[in-house]
Order: sequence, then structure tokens, then C-alpha cells
Amino acid sequence: MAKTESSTMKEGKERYKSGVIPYKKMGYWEPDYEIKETDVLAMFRITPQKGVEPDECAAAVAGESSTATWTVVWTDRLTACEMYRAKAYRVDPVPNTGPGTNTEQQYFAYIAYDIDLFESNSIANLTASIIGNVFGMKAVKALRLEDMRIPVAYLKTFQGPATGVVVERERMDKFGRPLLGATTKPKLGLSGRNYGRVVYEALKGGLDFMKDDENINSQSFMHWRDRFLYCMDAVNKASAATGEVKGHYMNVTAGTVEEMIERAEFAKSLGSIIVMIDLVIGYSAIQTMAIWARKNDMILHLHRAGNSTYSRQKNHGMAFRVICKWMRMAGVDHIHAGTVVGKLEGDPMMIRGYYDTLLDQQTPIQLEKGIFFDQDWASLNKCMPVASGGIHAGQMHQLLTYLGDDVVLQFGGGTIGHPDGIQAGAVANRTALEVMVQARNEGRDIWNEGPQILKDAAKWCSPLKAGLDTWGDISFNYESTDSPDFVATPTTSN
Ligand code: RUB
Repeated sequence: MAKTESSTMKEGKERYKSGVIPYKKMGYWEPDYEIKETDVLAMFRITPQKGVEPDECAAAVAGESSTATWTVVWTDRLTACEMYRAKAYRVDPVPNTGPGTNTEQQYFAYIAYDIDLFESNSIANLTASIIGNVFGMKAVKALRLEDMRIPVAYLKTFQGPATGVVVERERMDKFGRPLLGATTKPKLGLSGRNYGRVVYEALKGGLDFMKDDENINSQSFMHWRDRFLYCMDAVNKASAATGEVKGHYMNVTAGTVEEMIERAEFAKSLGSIIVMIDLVIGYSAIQTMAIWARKNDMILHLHRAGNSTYSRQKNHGMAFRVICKWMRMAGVDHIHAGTVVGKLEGDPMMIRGYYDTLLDQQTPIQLEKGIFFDQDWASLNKCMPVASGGIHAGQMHQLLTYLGDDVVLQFGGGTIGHPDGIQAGAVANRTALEVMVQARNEGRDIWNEGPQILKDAAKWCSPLKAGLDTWGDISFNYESTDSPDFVATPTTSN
């Protein structure tokens, strides 16, 4: 990459002379740019290589994620290149990086893209630009997509969640509390009949949903038809026994989209209300399944399998909040979005930012939650966040405080590993949830009184007592890898 020079050379003979000039000079840096309502905006965390100026680095990212290549090409002039060039318009140093800290200097680079650069209703096309070649550029030592603003005009080309939180609650007949679920364990190896038993016990004990794990598809120990048949049998029997609407997320993930649709059709024909896919199937497959789900009145659950490969580390990859945005656009109804207190990565403020992104109608800028843009959700349905991974009944006050009501709380090990059996595990979770919601609704301070509220309930609920005795002290207190760069400024009220 050539060294940076100060001025942009937008037009004229010099601009299109063959050779290599800085990206800034090619027109990819425009600090005075006036953002249009219809622009797609992206904010990247960049770590420039030594000797590369941050604004040139930002311009390079803008260039390679829109129209540029490494050298001048005269064919630009056959296009509306002024409009099609992405414009890096702002670069800020990242707090707590650079001299005097243990972290190399990083910058937040803001880039605007004209809406014309993107095909309607295609996450694949959007992402081929925004996270395409650009992450491998030598001049940029590390790069992370932190946030995006999707303009209403572009959002409106997407379906959004097939069912949405409001309709899901109506179909499930569950109001005023989080939904409860669990992932069947062990993840792999159970036969269809034993698998179905686990599902029945947990649903009968009081859970609303059971769930396949991400890696259970159609292996030799249990083919998918067997799983679906036994699970639906369990759902029907548990619904009849409890008088409640129940469901089991049938994982339809398979090697081809055609196969996934065949499995989803079969799940529907058995009376299932929900199917499940994994993030690893890819964006276009997810969009296809979401369209299928809307046409067939099915809830679509997305397990975010694979995301931590690229979302966990702070200096390279992409923030999970951007995946949340793309998946709400793509049209899934549920997405795993973290637990704060469980076994998997999750800073409280970052997780709240993901939940807001999935549930808000308007998300304002909140730097302390990692949200860098105002986002108008253009009436797209809400997507239900799912808290799953290493949670148990003893954390109920924390879960309710951090995550609120619009969430599915999933206790896999925390149901199935209960010392008195699966049904007892489910009873413990349902009781803990109901006493905590009641205490909150009565105006009690559940954050501080929560442990006592649980202990009091355990006096009359022996499964809860056994659960608390087994797991009450279990916590996963590790420092988060992906933590906020900003803290909220305290305000005083007089
Ligand atoms: C749940 C489990 C799920 C994770 C996925 O089991 O392991 O696969 O929730 O993680 P358990 P995430 O409840 O026994 O821990 O939800 O963060 O994507």
C-alpha cells in the first residue's frame, strides 16, 4: 500500500493515470461526507500495520469492501463510480489501546455505502461486500466489524422473523414470563426411544420447549425420522398430561437445502409447531428456511453454532450483535444470544446489546452496550433471544434481572442432570421461575433477595431444594473476552 497523502483526487487526468495511488486519493476517504438516510453504515475496529495511517487504512477497508482494487482501473469511468465508492468518513482512536496500554493502537473506522451497492433481500450479497476480501488485506493487521446501521429502505426488502415474539406467545399461550426450555443431553448417542423419553419427562415436568442440540442431525445411532416421531409422541403426551402447549425444536439441519425442507415438511406433518436450523448452514439457506417457515406457520429456531469462531475475539472477526441484525433480517424467530451467567462467553452489557438488537423497534446508540448506530427496525418482527449454556435454577434472579421476560431460558444439564431425574429438574426450573416472576411483580428486589426467595420456595418444593443443593454454588466466573470499550456515564438526578 502506498503511503497516505492528504487530499482526495476524485476526478481529472491524474486520477485515472495507470498505477498505484493511496485509497484515500482514489476517493474512499471523505471526512465531510453527509450521510444519507438510505446509506448502509458500518463501523470497523481496525489495527493498521506499522507505517499505515489510520485514515488510509479506513479508506482501504472502504475501497476493498466496495469497488476498489489495489491499482487504478480506468473502467471506473464506465460506472457511477462517485456514488458506488464507499466512503470512510470518520476514524476515532479506540479507548484503552495504544501507547501506555498493553494493546496495540486500534481505531474505530466508520464507512458509508450507497444502497445501490446491495441486492434486495440478500444477506449473502450484503456480507460478500462487508465481510468479503477485506478481512485478509495485508495492510490491515486485524479487522473487526463492530456494528452496522441498516437503512429502513433496505430493511423493508427483508421478510424479518417468520413468526415473531407476539405471535409465538399467542401460539404457545405463554404470557408474562420467560419461556422455559432445555437441550436434550447427551448431545449425541441416544436412540430415538430414549431420546423421546427425555423430551417427555422434561415437558411433563413443566418446560415449554425441548430442543435438539446443534450437532444432532441423522447419525447412525438415530436417524432423523425416528427422532421426529419419538419427539412428537413425547410432545403430544406431555401436552395431554399438562393441558399446556408444548414444543420440541426439531433440528432439520442437513447437507442440502432440499433435504432440510423435506425434514421440515415431515416435522410439520407430525404437528410440530417449530423447527430448528444451525447458523453453519449459511445465510441463503437460512433465508430459504425462514421463507418456508412463514409460508407454513412454523416458528424457526436458530442455534448459533460456529459463531464464536469469528465473534469472540475483540480485535478480529465480527461482533455478535451484527449477526443478530443479519439474522433478524433473514427471518429467524429465535437465536441463541447468551446467558451472562452461564458456561459460555458473555459480558452483561454486550449481551443486553444483543437482546436490544433483537427486540427493539428503535435501538438508540448505546456505546456501553457496543451499539454504535441508531437503528430503526422498520416494523420487522421481534426475534426471541435464547439464553442457553450452563444455567441452573439457582441463577433465576440473575437471569430474570439481566434478560427480562422476552427470552427462552434453556436448562439442558440443569434439567437432565437433576439428582432426582429429568421431571424433577423441570419442576425445579419452573418453580424457580414462577416464584421469581411473582416476587418481581410484587415489587421485591429480586437481585438481592433472590437467593432467599429460592430457599423459601425450596421448603415446599423438594425438586428445587435438590437442584439448589446440587448446583447452588456453581458459577462460571471468568473474565469476558468481548467486553465493552466504553462505560456508561453516570448521570445525577436532583
Ligand atoms: C446447552 C448447550 C447448547 C449451548 C449453545 O446445554 O450446550 O448447545 O447453549 O450455546 P446446557 P449458545 O444447558 O447443558 O449447557 O446458546 O451460547 O449458542
